[in-house]
Amino acid sequence: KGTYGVSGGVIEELVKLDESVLGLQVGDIISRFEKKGFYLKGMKFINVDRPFAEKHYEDLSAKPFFSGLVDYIISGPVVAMIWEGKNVILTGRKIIGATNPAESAPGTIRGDYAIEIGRNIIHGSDSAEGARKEIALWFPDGPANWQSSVHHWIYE
Ligand code: RTP
Repeated sequence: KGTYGVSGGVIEELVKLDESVLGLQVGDIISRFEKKGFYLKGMKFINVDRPFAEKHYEDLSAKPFFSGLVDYIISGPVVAMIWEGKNVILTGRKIIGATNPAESAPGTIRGDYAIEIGRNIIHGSDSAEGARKEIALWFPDGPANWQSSVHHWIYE
């Protein structure tokens, strides 16, 4: 299969957890993707600097909240993950919940763990193209090289 992007209906998504969730329930958040059946292809715990954060959010550079968003993401470590699975971007964003935690449903990550839009604790790629760019930025060496052994229990 291709390195990233759509392949046989399987796509990869970059998900990052912001520092506010560390010390709270980072394992719970990871387990929501695992329980669904998505496949963890890469994970690391890192501090990013301002140029890196500005690159990650470059599409938002004209927004009034851009500098606050960058300040937030560089204020502590981030858990960056690559998840693979059928419809993982769309389904992943449902697991994450609406951007504004005031509108995200209980049971979603933001609905359960966040109150303010500028502290919504998690980001997920919004397209296969976006995921490809973000994975290249966050994981320049690519995803981990391993295969899930439970694939046939999840996919028909
Ligand atoms: P994300 O990319 O992080 O998953 O979020 P999103 O698509 O749901 O939202 P987007 O519009 O791309 O915004 C990216 C992040 O910027 C922060 N934000 N703050 N203060 C504000 O009005 C505001 N609006 C957006 C949020 O952290 C949002 O996730």
